[in-house]
Amino acid sequence: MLRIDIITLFPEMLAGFLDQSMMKRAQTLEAVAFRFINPRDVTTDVHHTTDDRPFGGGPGMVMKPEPLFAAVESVKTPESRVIYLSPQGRAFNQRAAERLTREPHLIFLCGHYEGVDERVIEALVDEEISIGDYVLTNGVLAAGVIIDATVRLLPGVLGGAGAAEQDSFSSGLLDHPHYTRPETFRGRSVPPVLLSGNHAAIAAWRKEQALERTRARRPDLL
Ligand code: 9WO
Repeated sequence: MLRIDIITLFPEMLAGFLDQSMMKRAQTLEAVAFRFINPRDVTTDVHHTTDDRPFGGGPGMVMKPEPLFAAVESVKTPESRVIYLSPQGRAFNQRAAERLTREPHLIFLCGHYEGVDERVIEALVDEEISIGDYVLTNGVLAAGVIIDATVRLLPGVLGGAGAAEQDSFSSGLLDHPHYTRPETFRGRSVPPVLLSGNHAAIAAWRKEQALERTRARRPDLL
C-alpha cells in the first residue's frame, strides 16, 4: 500500500479527481491511501495566516515557513519522500513515475501564491519535480498529474495483466493508432491488417506505426 499525503491550501482542487475512475479504484483495492493536510488548519494565530510579503519587495505573497513545517512534520516519518512541485524541478517522465511506485510514503507539498519560503525547500524537501516548462497558478494540478501517472502503475490497479507494459513510453516509443467499430466511418476505413486475424502481422504493423510516429513527432526519444 502506497500512502500519499497532499499538503495544499486548496484540497478541493484534487478531492473530486481522486474520487473518480482509476484513482477511486486504486483506493478501493487498497493499493493507495490519500490524505490531505491543509496548512491553514495547523496555524496557531487568530487569522490563520499562511502567507506574507516577500523580503526584498516585489509583487505578491510568499507562503510562511511555520505552517508548512508544522504540516510536513505532522505526517513525515523516516521513510517519507517529500516532493515539491515547481518549474525549477527535475523533469517528470514515465521512468520517474515507475520509481515513485517503489516508495512507501509520498508527501506532495504544493506551493501557492508566488512560492514558498526557500528554507522550507532546503530543510524539508527531498526532491523538486517539474511536469513541464510552464507556470501554473499553484502546484496542485502538477501533484495530480504525478499521482495519476504513478498510481495507475501500482500492481492490480490497471485492468488485465501487462496493461501497463502496453503503455506508450514503457516501450520508449509513442503509441500506435487504435480503431474500433464501425469498419468504415465517413469514408475512412480501418487498416485491413487489423481485421486479418494474423496476430504476428498485427504486432509488426503496430511496432512499425509506433516507430514511424516517434521518428516524425519525437525523434528525441529514439
Ligand atoms: C507566480 C508569480 C507572480 C508574480 C511574479 C512572479 C511569480 N512567480 C510565480 C510562481 O512561479 N508561482 C508558483 C506557482 C509558485 C510555486 C507553485 N506554483 C507553480 C507550480 N506554478 N507552476 C508550477 C509547476 C509545478 C510543476 N511543474 C510545472 C509547473
